[in-house]
Amino acid sequence: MQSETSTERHPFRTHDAALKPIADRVLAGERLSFDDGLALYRSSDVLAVGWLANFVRERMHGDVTYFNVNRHINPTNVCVASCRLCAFGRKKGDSAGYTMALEEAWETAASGYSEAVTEFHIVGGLHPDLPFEYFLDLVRGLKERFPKVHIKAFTMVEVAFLARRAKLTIEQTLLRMHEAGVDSMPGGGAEIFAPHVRSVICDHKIDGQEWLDTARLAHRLGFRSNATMLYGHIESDADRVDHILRLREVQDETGGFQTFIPLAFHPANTALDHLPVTTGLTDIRQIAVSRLLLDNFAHIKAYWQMMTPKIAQIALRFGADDLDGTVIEEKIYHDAGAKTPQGMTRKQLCRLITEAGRVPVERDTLYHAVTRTEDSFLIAV
Ligand code: V47
Repeated sequence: MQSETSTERHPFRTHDAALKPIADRVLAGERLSFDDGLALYRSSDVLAVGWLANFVRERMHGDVTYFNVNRHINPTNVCVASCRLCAFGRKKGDSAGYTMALEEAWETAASGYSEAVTEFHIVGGLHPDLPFEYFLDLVRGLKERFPKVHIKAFTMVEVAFLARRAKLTIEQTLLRMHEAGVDSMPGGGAEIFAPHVRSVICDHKIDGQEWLDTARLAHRLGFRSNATMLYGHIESDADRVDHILRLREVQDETGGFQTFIPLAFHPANTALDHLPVTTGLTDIRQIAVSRLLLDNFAHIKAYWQMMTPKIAQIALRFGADDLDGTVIEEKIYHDAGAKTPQGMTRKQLCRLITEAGRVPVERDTLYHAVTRTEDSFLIAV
């Protein structure tokens, strides 16, 4: 016997009785609880979970799907941490380690794609020797050369590391980053906040509370940031719900998170390579549960580099309203075995979105619509 809840456009139907009260709350615009989160992960009716997430997504954004034209820059892969989740980091002295000279980083910023990027996404290893000034000079140099490009740089983990190295408080570090030209911050390094998971997958990183405190402070100082969650390794459903609700709590306080990006763990070349890769339905369900629990996040991003373009496209009908991005060059997932392309063009992104029955809207980092002319190229001044 199917339970049913009427809506104007379609009836909600499910064979999972546990979803019925959750559906009533979602349709009424009420906040979901920890136990609701568990029920969504455990429901046998993933299509009904997706239906609810899509309902919320359309209530917030209609058919609009955002995408951006960005470039990733990873200035170094040399890292003092030895996180089991990571295939990217290298120890100092390792022949596969690299560190870009500043000129090289600025040249990289302009390479690989002819349309004007609106965002540089900059993250890298926790280098034992590079001084804070290197990173500030990197940002200053980018701002001088590309004054119109938004700089989204340094995860909360990098900020905390740089602060310690420079013997500054987190606040002083963030303020100096802002002066140098950092406009906002990416969402990486959050992984899973629960200490029993963090101690296995990334025991050298700041703990979950420090990540959240750094984000809270960054928001108070006026930065916008993103938030991520790494799933599909040793975490439980309860660890995922806990992670998401802790982000929701900070967002209630600050409103500073722009988008949530669930990241599927890629085990190849990591110390956890015995674990299986996530399946398509796990990825899709994760998008849907994120949309349903994070009622105070405006956006849920499908990162196609991580989920593949095909699954990312399906995610656009399961709760995601945001597709990242042209990227151009990706190292973190490709070192961990990703077979996705390095980058996509605007045209390719628009095709994925349009064929999902959605309306593509190019955005800048702060979600303003971007209008561009045919001949807009990235020009260094
Ligand atoms: O923090 C590292 C993850 C993150 C692996 O803010 C891995 O717009 C899977 O945060 N398998 C970096 N994941 C990427 C990131 C990101 C990506 C796109 C957009 C934004 C944004 C942020 O990648 C790390 C970690 O959680 N990661 N190694 C791995 N083997």
